[in-house]
Amino acid sequence: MNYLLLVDLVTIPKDDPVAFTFFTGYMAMFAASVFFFFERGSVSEKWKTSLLVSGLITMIAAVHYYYMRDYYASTGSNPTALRYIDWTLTVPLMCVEFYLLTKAAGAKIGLLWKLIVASAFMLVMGYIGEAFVPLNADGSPAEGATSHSVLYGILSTLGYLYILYTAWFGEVKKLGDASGNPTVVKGIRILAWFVLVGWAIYPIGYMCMPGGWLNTSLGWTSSNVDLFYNIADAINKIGFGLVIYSVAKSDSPSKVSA
Ligand SMILES: *C/C=C(C)/C=C/C=C(C)/C=C/C1=C(C)CCCC1(C)C
Repeated sequence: MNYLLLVDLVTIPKDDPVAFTFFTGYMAMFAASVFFFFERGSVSEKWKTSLLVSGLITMIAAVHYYYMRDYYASTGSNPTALRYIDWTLTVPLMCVEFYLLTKAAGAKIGLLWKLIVASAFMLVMGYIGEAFVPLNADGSPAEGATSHSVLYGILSTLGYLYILYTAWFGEVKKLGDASGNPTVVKGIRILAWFVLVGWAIYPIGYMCMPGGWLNTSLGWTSSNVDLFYNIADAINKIGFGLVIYSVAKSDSPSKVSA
């Protein structure tokens, strides 16, 4: 299929911040993956899996950004399905990072499953909220659009709150403390901040879709959905990886023989 490129590549940075963040997001995710994969060699054995997972998160995102970037450039609309496929793979991997951090302190596989189920619920509700919002033929919100996005937004938030609670007060926090390893305690605390602040950017993007509160009240159009999601992804996926990297580095002897 031949798509017409709607975005003028030369004027992207100036005229189309959304396209710009798709391009830079792709490059940043790609570069971060190379970094995490290479740095795996510089940390001790027990942290290698965590760094591998960090690299997989940004690599999976890079591949999706490659396609989302083109999708957006050719159609000018939100690559909602690709976005949620990306998240469905990468958010559970972020849960794996929490599990790996607390494993030494006795985390059971059940903890991982609870986090994965909560994140899957969060994402399925979010997808229904976005992909099935009632629209008119011209793309404007139809009758019931706002109540649809509010309902599924609230349901999705329940899954989010569960993960937030687990990281701040629940099992992840408690096991981290029990590890007796100050580096791990600090790492979990920073990741909990990412979940509180970094992850909270996503619902802001969600509310920019047709019928969403920020769309109807402030007139923030649906292209802002991707702007917020792209910024949030860069912060969270690369940020999470860097936190894991710094935990792994501080908890490894400074010279690891090959
Ligand atoms: C790498 C991708 C990440 C960390 C994605 C995280 C996504 C969320 C935390 C999404 C949350 C949402 C809500 C809490 C309510 C509205 C719908 C969502 C799915 C945007």
